[in-house]
Amino acid sequence: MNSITACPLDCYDACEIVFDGNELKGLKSGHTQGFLCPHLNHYKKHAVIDKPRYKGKEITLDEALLKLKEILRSSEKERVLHYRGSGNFALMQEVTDHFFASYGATLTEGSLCDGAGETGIIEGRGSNKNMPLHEVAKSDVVIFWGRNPHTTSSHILPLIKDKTVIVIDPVKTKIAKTADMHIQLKPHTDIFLAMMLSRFLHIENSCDTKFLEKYASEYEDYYELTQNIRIKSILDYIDVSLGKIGDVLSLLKDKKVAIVCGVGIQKYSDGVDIMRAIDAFAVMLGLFGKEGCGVSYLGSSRDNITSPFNTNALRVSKVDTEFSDYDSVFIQGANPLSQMPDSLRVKESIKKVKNIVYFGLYENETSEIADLIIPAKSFLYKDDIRTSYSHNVISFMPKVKEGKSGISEYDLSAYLCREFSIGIESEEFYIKHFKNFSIQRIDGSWYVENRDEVPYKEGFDTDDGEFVFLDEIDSEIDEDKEEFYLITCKSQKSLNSQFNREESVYLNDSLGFNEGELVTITSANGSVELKVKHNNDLREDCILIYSGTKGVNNLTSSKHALYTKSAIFQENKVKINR
Ligand SMILES: Nc1nc2c(c(=O)[nH]1)N[C@H]1C(S)=C(S)[C@@H](COP(=O)(O)OP(=O)(O)OC[C@H]3O[C@@H](n4cnc5c(=O)[nH]c(N)nc54)[C@H](O)[C@@H]3O)O[C@H]1N2
Ligand SMILES: Nc1nc2c(c(=O)[nH]1)N[C@H]1C(S)=C(S)[C@@H](COP(=O)(O)OP(=O)(O)OC[C@H]3O[C@@H](n4cnc5c(=O)[nH]c(N)nc54)[C@H](O)[C@@H]3O)O[C@H]1N2
Ligand SMILES: [Mo]
Repeated sequence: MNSITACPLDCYDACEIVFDGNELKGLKSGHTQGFLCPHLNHYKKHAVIDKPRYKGKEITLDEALLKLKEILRSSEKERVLHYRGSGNFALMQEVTDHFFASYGATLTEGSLCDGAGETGIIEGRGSNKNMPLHEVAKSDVVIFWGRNPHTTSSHILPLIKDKTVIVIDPVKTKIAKTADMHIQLKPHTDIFLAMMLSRFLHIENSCDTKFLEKYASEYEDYYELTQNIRIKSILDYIDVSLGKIGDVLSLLKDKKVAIVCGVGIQKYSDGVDIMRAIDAFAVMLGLFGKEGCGVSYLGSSRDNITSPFNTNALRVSKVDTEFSDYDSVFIQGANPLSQMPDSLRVKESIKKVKNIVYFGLYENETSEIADLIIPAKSFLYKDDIRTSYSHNVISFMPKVKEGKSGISEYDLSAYLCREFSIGIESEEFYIKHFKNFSIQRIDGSWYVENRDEVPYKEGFDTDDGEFVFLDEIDSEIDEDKEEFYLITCKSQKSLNSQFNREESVYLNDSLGFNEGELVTITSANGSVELKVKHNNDLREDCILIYSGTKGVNNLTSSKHALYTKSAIFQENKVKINR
């Protein structure tokens, strides 16, 4: 018999799945459109951790739970850290927060992902209400700005078949190759491009002044700010011609436009301002509060859903976490030794922790150094429910299979709560709590209740309902021509460090390195040795090392973006040595 569930992965699409007891298939109706990505198509092939281990020795699950209890008892409560990643994006992952927060442990805050962009959006609009996938489907023109849909969100592709497509990306991605226009700008220069577009829109008298007078009346001041930019030198610097600026504006004229942004634009110290400048361009075009128009980024998948858990705790940043401040660290759904920035710092700091507990599905750098390993259950073997950061569908994820190995997040939390006399409701109670935020539409799908499909119809969520423009920028021009920009984006083969991980550095062949040659890539923070693969879709001033490649984060800095606790994976420039 077929059962229906949903993919748990940290991804825009949040697909719905038909499981026939053996194969996973994409649900035909709704946003999944009958197909799944390579990760889900080959899901079974990836060997999961089967047995718990302590100090390298296999133990039973009961022994592992006892050990966990002992570890917690042996540390002071404040010296216990709960570090949770996004390996599984479903809502019941958070039940462990309930135990650790109630227990008095430290939790994390901040973002390795979209945090800088989100802060930029909130500063301008007062909230982060996303343009959902279904609205993008109604637009005439789609601008993919630092987003790689063939790799990271392929379910948008069938919806944009007949639209005008513009791509703004330093890499000639698959979508860039078939787009009506590709702007292959220099990395880390989007703020200048966005401000230049706003400036010329104003010069051409093409701003939506009726909208601006009502909802963004400071636009003349913003136009003045854009005038501080020297046109010729900045266009040369960002590597975009004046003609292209004009061409973009003419493609947008009197059209329904969706600006679909990805995390690629904001992996920098000034990521907050970059997003805000892109949002400002959308405001100048009057794209808010109208059907088929807007900015689609990573919305909050928890928007309009309150947590049933106690999550009130002391928190430290998950970007530059000082692990050595803790006696015991409980790591769930994360591979910090690979995915946090500045891996050499992370290794040094985590080495000093007495007890490292890893609660996950797969072996990786973090399971390798953990003292206690507790296998999780995959999504097929536990009850859950999920939402997405790019659409408003809520999907139920009932257990579709019985499995003997591993333990669910709920069962682990219930055990700990019982042992430490902390209150916890039943699993059904929590799932029902989440289900109560859903409402069924005529198409049969369930949606999160009270989320606007077209947000900001009545103005923005700022104090006076008006958009707040940038009034200064911190962004600098980078004069250095010796070092290369590091692009570290998502790979088709892996989901960050899950599944098939990449092992190469990609370079334009004009740089003179041979395919297969071993090179050392070095930054201010560290270095990594990798084999070269050629890729002439890259600019000559860039190198690409995909997320999940072992050692890539030796190169990255654990500094926060300005104004927010978000990681900046592309801030450091790098050198290549033979
Ligand atoms: N297959 C696959 N899918 C995934 C993931 C995965 O690992 N693998 N990860 C999931 C997660 S956690 C996330 S957050 C999303 C992210 O998905 P996306 O938002 O698509 O993010 P990235 O792939 O990091 O970067 C997108 C694009 O930004 C470009 N870029 C890099 N630097 C710049 C720049 O300075 N300016 C501009 N304009 N563009 C730039 C890159 O070349 C890349 O094509 O994907 C999710 N989906
Ligand atoms: N260089 C570079 N670094 C990056 C990025 C980049 O683009 N470039 N991207 C950043 C971004 S956007 C993100 S979101 C982060 C992601 O970083 P992480 O959240 O650390 O993600 P993963 O590497 O995918 O590791 C997820 C882990 O979750 C575990 N897991 C999977 N399902 C379950 C489950 O049901 N229960 C439990 N308990 N565990 C489970 C798996 O064992 C896996 O090891 O990485 C960031 N780091
Ligand atoms: Mo992410």
